[in-house]
Amino acid sequence: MGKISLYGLDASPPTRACLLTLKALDLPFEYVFVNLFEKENFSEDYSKKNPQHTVPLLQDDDACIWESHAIMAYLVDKYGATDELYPKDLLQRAKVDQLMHFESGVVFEAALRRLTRPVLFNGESTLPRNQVDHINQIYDFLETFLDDHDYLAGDQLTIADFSLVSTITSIGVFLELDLAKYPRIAAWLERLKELPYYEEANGSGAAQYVELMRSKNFTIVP
Ligand SMILES: N[C@@H](CCC(=O)N[C@@H](CS)C(=O)NCC(=O)O)C(=O)O
Repeated sequence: MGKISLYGLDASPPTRACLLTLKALDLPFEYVFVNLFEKENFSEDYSKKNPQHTVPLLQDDDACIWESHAIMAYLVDKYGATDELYPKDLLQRAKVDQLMHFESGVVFEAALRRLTRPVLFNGESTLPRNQVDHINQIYDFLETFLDDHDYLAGDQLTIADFSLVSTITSIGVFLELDLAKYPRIAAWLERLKELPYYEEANGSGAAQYVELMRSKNFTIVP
């Protein structure tokens, strides 16, 4: 096995999704902090590794992979003792992929990043109510997806859970998740919190993200 390095920071949801995967697989890795506020993701060295400048980035020996969903899938395919976290069965895999595309396009890009970026990087102090209200639909979808099974893609934990828990535990800073209204999401979150590596890989970083956003004192306007 080569040397694995994960570049990122705890406040970043997709970095945390990869941390959850590395911990679940019990893989030894080096964690390299990338300070986005100091634009370290635009340094010459980092730009060579990831010309898109995003975190997370995985380096496995000389190979560089970015995009958390691709990283998680690669790690399980290459290093997983079983395929449980990313099933090889075509239909089961399609289900996991579908949820990860949902996370990427609908949750992360269209909601979380759209609300985070103006406040964190462009000095905005107000956010439009209609963009924030879009999060209600995400919560509704998730409650429906969880239907009558314990995890998002079925009865077993997969990387789709890691992907979505990273954003769902962050997005509440804009619109709090009403646990009474969404009992299946609440139970799913409790299940994930029971993982022995959850707090280190996602819990503390999600709290950091929430604290960081709150420190910016943004307001939501009609
Ligand atoms: N869909 C990507 C999102 C990556 C992303 O946008 N990461 C943010 C931090 S959470 C970032 O690198 N922002 C800095 C930039 O885009 O320049 C993934 O899952 O890896």
